[in-house]
Amino acid sequence: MLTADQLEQFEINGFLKGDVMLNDAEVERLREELDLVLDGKTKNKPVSARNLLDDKDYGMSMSKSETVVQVVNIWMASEAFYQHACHKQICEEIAQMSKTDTLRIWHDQIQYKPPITGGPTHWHQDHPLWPIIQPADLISAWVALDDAIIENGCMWMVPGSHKWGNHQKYLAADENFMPFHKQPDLLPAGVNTKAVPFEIKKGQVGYHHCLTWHGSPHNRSELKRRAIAVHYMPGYTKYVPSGNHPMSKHIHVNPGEILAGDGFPVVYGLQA
Ligand SMILES: O=C(O)CCC(=O)C(=O)O
Repeated sequence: MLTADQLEQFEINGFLKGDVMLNDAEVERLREELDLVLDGKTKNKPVSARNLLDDKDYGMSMSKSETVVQVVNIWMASEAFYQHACHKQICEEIAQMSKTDTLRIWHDQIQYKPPITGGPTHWHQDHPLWPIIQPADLISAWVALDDAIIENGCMWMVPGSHKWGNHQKYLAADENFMPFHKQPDLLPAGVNTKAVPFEIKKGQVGYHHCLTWHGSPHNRSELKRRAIAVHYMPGYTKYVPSGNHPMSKHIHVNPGEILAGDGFPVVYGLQA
């Protein structure tokens, strides 16, 4: 469980480093499962597996160019990743921060930046990229499957940015991959948009709010940078479509209804 001080830190910053949740054997198990999924060797498949940077389906084979391998909903392809999404302490802590009694998986995603050719994940806020769910109360648990450090492209965060609203279309990066707002007069007066590195140890969890500005630069190191992020929605989250999203095809409720169903399992709460 998180302490009152940790909860306050999350409330102020919009992100928080948590405990090491997975031991070496557990991380190794997930790495092996990831390999099986990327090699197309699992019976069930994820929702997508692609290079985020060329926007094509990845077809389960490794590209040689600059790459961020993104796998969405690996939990559907791998029982081990499903069990990971149900991790008791992580779910309890997300519920604490969300102040909710029920959590569902919105979706998960692997982001793997291979050595040398690992590309950037551009500055963004999560919720504006999810234009089919409301409200913007989701929290993600990002667990490192390799030490994520500055050298191999760890995430960077902008403290307090989760309180500034939707600025997605104005976010860009400067030449040092620091965040750059294209129309800063739209920001609340006096805010500081300086980013800080969010280094996470292998097996450790880092939490972030779905409006926090974040991004991760290239991986030019010899080290892999693999991670599993699970995006959790409070039980009251509704399907409110105003755009497209890869999860749309798994939705079988009507607009305005709670987003529930087989594609969005309850992982915390009375119904779990
Ligand atoms: O893994 C990364 O570098 C980015 C992940 C991310 O944007 C997220 O989990 O919301």
